[in-house]
Amino acid sequence: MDEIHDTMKQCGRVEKSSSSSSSSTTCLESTADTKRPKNCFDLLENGDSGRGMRQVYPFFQRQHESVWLYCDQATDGGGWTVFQRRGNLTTREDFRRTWLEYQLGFGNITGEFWLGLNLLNTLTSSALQQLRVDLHDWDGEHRWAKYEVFKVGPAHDNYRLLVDRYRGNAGDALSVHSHQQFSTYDSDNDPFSGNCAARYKGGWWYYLGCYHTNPNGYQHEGHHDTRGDGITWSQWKGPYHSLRGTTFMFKPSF
Ligand SMILES: [Ca+2]
Repeated sequence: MDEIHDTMKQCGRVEKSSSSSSSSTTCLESTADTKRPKNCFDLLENGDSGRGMRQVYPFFQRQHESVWLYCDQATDGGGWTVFQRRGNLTTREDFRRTWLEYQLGFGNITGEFWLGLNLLNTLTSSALQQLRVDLHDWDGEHRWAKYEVFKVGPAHDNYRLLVDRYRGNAGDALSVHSHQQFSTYDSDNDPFSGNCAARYKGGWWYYLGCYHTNPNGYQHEGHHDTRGDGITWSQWKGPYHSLRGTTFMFKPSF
């Protein structure tokens, strides 16, 4: 890392002070190599706009390895990396998935998808992140929630969630899930005596009471009789109502 910083400092000096074209060329090549975007926020700062799939280089140890993310540069100042999306789309994705699938991610990144816990850990570990949640219901109504603190822990701690400092108009349904490990039907890491993920049909950071939020639950359409197993945000619509769509995304706080 020191080498990179030194190169960038040298580049800055050369670009400003040297009139030699050969020095400039060398410098620009080095700069381009060290300024690969690590996330959607870097892309925004480089002039990106709109929404869609973008290539980024998020790994400190493997700097040439890229991944594709869905970036939202249009909502709320932009710079957001979308990591979960549900919607009443033509092709529905099955979110009742195994531990391995939740680790690696699944679905269609332009449709319904889950980015994956391994990438969530990588992308949220480099700096303080904020989380934004957008919720859509069947009558066209929209609510949102933001958390100024968002972090997903490492695999050896079962990707423990940290969220804090809520604001929004959806109600704070997620804070109660903070400090919980992730669970799937085949990997029960929740503090409830039973298996929340199996009972409520998704993978999530379930807590003792399981499901204040359950955005990866079953895609019921509106009201349902089976408490908590739909696409749930209890503080808005209660546990017997499945939402039409959800988007979860994060970006650096600073
Ligand atoms: Ca349990």
